[in-house]
Amino acid sequence: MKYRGIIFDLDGVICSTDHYHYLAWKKLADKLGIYFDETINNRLRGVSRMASLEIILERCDRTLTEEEKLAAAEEKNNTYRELLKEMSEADLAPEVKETLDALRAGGLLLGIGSSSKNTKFILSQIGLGDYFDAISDGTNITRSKPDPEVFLKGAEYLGLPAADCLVVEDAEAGIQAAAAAGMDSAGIGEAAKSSLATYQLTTFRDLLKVSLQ
Ligand code: B16
Ligand code: MG
Repeated sequence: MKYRGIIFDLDGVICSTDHYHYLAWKKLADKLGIYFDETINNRLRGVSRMASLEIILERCDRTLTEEEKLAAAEEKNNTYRELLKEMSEADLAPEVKETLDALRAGGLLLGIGSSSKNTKFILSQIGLGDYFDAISDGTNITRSKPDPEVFLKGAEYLGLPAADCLVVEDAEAGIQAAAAAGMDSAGIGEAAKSSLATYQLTTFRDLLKVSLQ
């Protein structure tokens, strides 16, 4: 087989939390009197919480202190986590679970490579709390995608060389991070348009074709 492991991005790949992020950032932006819409929200895909805040603050007419920024990010995260409580196993698409099971049955190790500090909470909400062989997320990195750190740590936690891992991503920043890590990547959703992606997936199930060869 071409790969020994697959490292999955979480938000936008395993499940969809984009709308919850949008609602939480929108509430904060409205409170601060800053314009925010779905197009700006799209720029936040795969980007860390503090870097996301900086993008939102581009339209703010005053400069926030570091303390105010930390408080704003915490406020957004509290709103977001309240919304995440609504998630359940019903938010895991059958196609995603069936494909993951088939990849594992085919002998591949499965890991997570997410910028989110809420990764473990989200995985437990959708019934995948103990599912993955390794988790690399926002709690163990110092640099956000497009830096390769999250995927390099993911490969290390899986016990595999980077070149033996395939990354699955929905964000251009994540595809760039995979390339910087020396890993092949499969783009899905927005990232399926990326010319840097090794494979362009139409559906999650297409992963079976590219990784069980
Ligand atoms: P948190 P991913 C990313 O997750 C999201 O795409 C991005 O929108 C978010 O800002 C980031 O996680 C940090 O999330 O605030 O929960 O730590 O796509 O890398 O799985
Ligand atoms: Mg993502």
